[in-house]
Amino acid sequence: MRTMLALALLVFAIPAFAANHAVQIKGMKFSPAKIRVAVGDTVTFTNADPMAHTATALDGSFDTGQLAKGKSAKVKISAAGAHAFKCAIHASMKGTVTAK
Ligand SMILES: [Cu+2]
Repeated sequence: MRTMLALALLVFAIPAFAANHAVQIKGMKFSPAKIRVAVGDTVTFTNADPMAHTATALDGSFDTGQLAKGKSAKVKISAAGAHAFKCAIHASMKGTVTAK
C-alpha cells in the first residue's frame, strides 16, 4: 500500500518538473537548431514558414509529421542522448535535441 502511494505521488510529481521548449521553424531553419533538455521534457515546434516542414528525429524518437504554415506540434523527449533531427521535406534543415 505504501509502495502504491509512493508510485502515485511519483506519477503526479513528474509533470511538475517537465519543461516545454519552443523551437520556431522560419526561413528554412530551426531556431534554435540545437537545444538541451531533460529526459521527459517536451519540445513544441512551430512552423512560421509558408511551406510545410517536419521535425523528424533520425533515430525515430520523435516526429512532428507535416506542419503547415502556422501549425505546431509538441513532442516528448523520452530517451537520453543526442537526437539529431531534420525536416523530412528539406534535407538541408537540421537540428539536435540533446537530452540528459
Ligand atoms: Cu522543411
